[in-house]
Amino acid sequence: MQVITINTSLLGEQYGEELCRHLEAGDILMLEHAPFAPAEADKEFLRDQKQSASSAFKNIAYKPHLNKTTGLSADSGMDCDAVHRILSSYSKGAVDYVGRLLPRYGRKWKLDFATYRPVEEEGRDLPLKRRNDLMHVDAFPTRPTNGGRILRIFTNIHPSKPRVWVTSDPFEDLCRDYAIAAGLGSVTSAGAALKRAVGRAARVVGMKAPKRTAYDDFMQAFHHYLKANEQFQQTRMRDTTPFAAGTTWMAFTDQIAHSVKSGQFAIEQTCIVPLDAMVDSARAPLAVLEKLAGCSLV
Ligand SMILES: O=C(O)CCC(=O)C(=O)O
Ligand SMILES: [Fe+2]
Repeated sequence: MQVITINTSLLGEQYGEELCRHLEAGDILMLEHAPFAPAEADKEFLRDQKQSASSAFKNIAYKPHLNKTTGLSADSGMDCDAVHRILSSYSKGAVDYVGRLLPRYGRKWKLDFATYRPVEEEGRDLPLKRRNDLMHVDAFPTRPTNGGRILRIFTNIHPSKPRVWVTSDPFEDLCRDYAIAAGLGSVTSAGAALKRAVGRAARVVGMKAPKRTAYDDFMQAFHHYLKANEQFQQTRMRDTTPFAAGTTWMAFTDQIAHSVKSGQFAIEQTCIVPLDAMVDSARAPLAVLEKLAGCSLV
């Protein structure tokens, strides 16, 4: 895994292709001063807000399609309108700028949520499946991508502390070593297919059940499996990357097994990039897994 510093003076279709190739190879792109990062006063304001103590929410999330922010608690004295304004403006700025930086993705992606992460990550007490200090690939339980890619753009808004990520080996290597144990064989079984058919039937009668594929079932299982596998966690740490205060970085987090070891105060925008926007879709997790499984997973 390489961390590539973006040269903003090269913005254009050709440079965009080069950066997309890096992302698809499992590299991380970094921007020292993203023009869409919040102004200093807004960063400071965000850091002063206290998250809901009830902690039903892991993060505070801005949902672009609803223009709504969830996870806020007015009872803690949080200025909900201001948090919403800052997050929505980060979201719009990131989508606009990165959309111009990576035009082949920006033309086709679907916007997912933007989040604010105000809690210190080191020593955070969360149930295993929700822990982010354990290396994992991302898969959202309620928002299956059907093979689409999870591109996430993060900005560290801490005044001085880095946000430290630890990443693992290339996706192909992890699949070779763990995909079968994680259940690649069983997501294509008759039982698993039947469960997905029930979801399809629910949609037909108008119930809200997002379309799931064998790919989504596997990625969810892989996410859980990697977090729970102590041997993997202990022996497959490869790179430690401290993202300095103020920096922005982006990666395909469905491909890079990653964890956050420490850091506080970050904001993030997620975009779902369809496979037909890839420079080389044969490198995507779906293609890697289908090759290994010997059958279609969508
Ligand atoms: O907050 C971070 O730096 C990364 C957390 C993470 O891995 C996740 O939200 O899936
Ligand atoms: Fe993650």
